[in-house]
Amino acid sequence: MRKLKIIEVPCDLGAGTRGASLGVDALRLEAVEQACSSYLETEYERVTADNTMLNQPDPTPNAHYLKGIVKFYEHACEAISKTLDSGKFPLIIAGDHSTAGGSIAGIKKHIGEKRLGVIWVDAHADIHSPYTTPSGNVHGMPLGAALHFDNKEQQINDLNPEETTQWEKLKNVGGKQPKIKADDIIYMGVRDTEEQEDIIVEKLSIPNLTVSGCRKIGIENSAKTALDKLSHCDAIYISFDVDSMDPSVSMGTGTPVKNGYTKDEATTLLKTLLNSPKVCALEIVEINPMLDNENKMAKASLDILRGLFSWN
Ligand code: B3U
Ligand code: MN
Ligand code: MN
Repeated sequence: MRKLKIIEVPCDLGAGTRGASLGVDALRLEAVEQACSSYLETEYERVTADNTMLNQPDPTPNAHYLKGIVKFYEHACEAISKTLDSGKFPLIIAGDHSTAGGSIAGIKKHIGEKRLGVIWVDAHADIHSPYTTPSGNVHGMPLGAALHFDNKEQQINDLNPEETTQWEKLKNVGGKQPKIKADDIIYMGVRDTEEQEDIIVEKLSIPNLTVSGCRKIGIENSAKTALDKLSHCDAIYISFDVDSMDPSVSMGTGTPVKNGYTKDEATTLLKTLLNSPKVCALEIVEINPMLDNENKMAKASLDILRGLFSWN
């Protein structure tokens, strides 16, 4: 395993419920509590999002605070591509899941023409665009941005000029070409989607390895299946939304969905995925300590990280 560099992206602009930006510090605080020196001594860099925008009028209701999201995408893209350029493995600890589009842009900037696979471990499909979103929350759109998909066939919203301009900017962070292909995405644990997403996912034939399906063949085997399906890719990015886990692990996330993975299953899944030398970055998102008690989600996430990287 290459040397880790933690990239923190405490963003709150993309979620409907506030507090995910605090997940970054909740995790660091838990590392202090547990005296987890491996975590605390790992080099890190913080990419800030302007969360104060949340207190101002929002001119982009079909993609809330999109202008601020474009800005931190640019910074995250740079931070992540430079980390990869320096031969390190980015462990991205983010707030809401909107951040993942910036991470993908950064990886793509580093790998150039090479093909990037994505393993999306999440209760949600996050493949909306401002044209299809029912909530206007950008954490439901990072794959749409990375794919450069507008999904206009499923359009339910009319965009204002500012929304159109900023969405184009968001897609183009890190380069004017799509960063990934639909054939190079695997979902794991997705179980809470809207009709528009169902149509898009079915049309694109994106596989979803369900929680029950993974249990049937075994968690390790399901991770191997996911890697197998991306064997044509040169590099693989893993995006781990903590709401892929069951709410019995913790309610400390914006949109918990029942019937998710256990903490041990999530650890085994991610550990098996990380065994592949193609895996070049891991992102953890949507820890929300405002919705938690006793910092349970951060604690569970640190347990998972300790398991993955054999941290003391
Ligand atoms: N698909 C819904 C809900 C959602 C997506 N991601 C999360 N929730 N965490 C939406 O708002 O786009
Ligand atoms: Mn998500
Ligand atoms: Mn989710």
